[in-house]
Amino acid sequence: MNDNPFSNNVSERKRIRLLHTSDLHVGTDIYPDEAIQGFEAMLGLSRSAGPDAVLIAGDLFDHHRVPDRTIDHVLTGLADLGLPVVILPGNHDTVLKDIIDASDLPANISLITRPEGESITLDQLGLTVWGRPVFDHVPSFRPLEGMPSQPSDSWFVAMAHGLFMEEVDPIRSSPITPDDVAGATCDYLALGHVHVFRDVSRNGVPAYYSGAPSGNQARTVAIVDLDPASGVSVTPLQVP
Ligand SMILES: [Mn+2]
Repeated sequence: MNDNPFSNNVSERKRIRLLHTSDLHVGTDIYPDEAIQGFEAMLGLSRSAGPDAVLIAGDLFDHHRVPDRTIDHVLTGLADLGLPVVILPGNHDTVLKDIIDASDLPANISLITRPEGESITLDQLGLTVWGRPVFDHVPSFRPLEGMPSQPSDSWFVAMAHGLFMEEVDPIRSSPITPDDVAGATCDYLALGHVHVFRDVSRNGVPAYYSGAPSGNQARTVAIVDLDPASGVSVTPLQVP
């Protein structure tokens, strides 16, 4: 609680809506046409569902052999949304980590690049987005490690690409534990890596996998409403 009557930090927050997606795997050899259709469907939902920003929580691309024309197609589609787009590289995103130059991206696209984690501030929305890219998909990599404390004057959303496990399996990579989620300082934790919509919230920290918009399981994105009065609510949207 902030009892200072001259501080309006928290009250400056406004109601915003995010579209949270992950695991599009554009360029996959297993379901190439469907992956690009899933991407296009996500763009369509980003137009129809009225989000203020789009968050991509890893594995936008599948591998480093994705053709340049496909990369251009994806970046043009995201640019044409005309909304802020924040992208966290996942374990498959060698295109984002090794090929794309973050400084050459369209102005509305922010790519998180710093291995130790990085915050993107969207002043117009009163939103800060933090994430730590997956450079080494190994058991010792902890996707939530280094999350900074909550900025006092904005919504704070963290993105993480990894595997939520009730108990850590020492051979599984990029683990996320219940304690990691419970101790997170963010208003919402946007997860990727698991391809199914899933609520893994702990200790009042809303934490969800969005599900993937393509592939052989239920195809979804997540709509996340952040409301200063009613809090955070998350709704899966079926991908047509
Ligand atoms: Mn992944």
